[in-house]
Amino acid sequence: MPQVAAIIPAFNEERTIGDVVGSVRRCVLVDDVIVVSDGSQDATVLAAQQNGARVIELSENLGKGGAIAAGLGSTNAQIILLLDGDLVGLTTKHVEDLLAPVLTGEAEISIGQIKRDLIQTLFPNFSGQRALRREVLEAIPNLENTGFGIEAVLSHHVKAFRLRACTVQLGHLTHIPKLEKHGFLRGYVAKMKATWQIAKWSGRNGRART
Ligand SMILES: Nc1nc2c(ncn2[C@@H]2O[C@H](COP(=O)(O)OP(=O)(O)OP(=O)(O)O)[C@@H](O)[C@H]2O)c(=O)[nH]1
Ligand SMILES: [Mg+2]
Repeated sequence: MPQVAAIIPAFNEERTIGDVVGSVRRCVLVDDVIVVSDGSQDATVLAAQQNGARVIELSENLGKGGAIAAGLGSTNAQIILLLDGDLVGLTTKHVEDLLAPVLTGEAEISIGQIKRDLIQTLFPNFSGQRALRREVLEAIPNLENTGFGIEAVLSHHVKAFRLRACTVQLGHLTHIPKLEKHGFLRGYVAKMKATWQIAKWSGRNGRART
């Protein structure tokens, strides 16, 4: 069996990270659970450690893409599972379902679809829940700079290189939206910032615009 590492970027996710890590750790297919926190000011790191994750703490905030790049650099696993740290209702079955098509070789990347909110309905492929071969991530130039644009860049990469991709329905899995996490004003600003990063990287393969 190829080695599997889960990389979970988490920025101030103390409410949910413990349960997310616990569910992934219970899946026998996963060898290493890596939580990457870059400047969380709450108990994210402690909760992740207490539930058995290997935690990478970065002193500088590198954004979502930067956190994933740091996680990738810390493992040799051939299969990478990407999960958000703010999931609610993640089960071991969700993890198995995401990994199965990549482990069997049926797909190079699987994209998990969580319970749909407006964003999920409009952009079903912009999901933080994926399993993929590590070469797919390694082939992305500037992965560390993509921030919230990482999913847009990955979607572009899948199309451009005609990778075998499949979607996996993840039942009742949901997450805590930014407005609920941060309150209206801070949440709205964070949402605008994320939308800007997604727009900036949409239709791009990770290279700087010329
Ligand atoms: N380490 C790290 N993780 C981050 C950073 N920004 C976002 N994340 C994590 O990436 C995951 C997705 O971020 P969210 O803010 O939930 O974004 P989203 O679910 O795509 O968008 P919303 O629907 O607006 O909530 C979560 O686990 C975040 O904690 C960051 O700067 N550093
Ligand atoms: Mg979220």
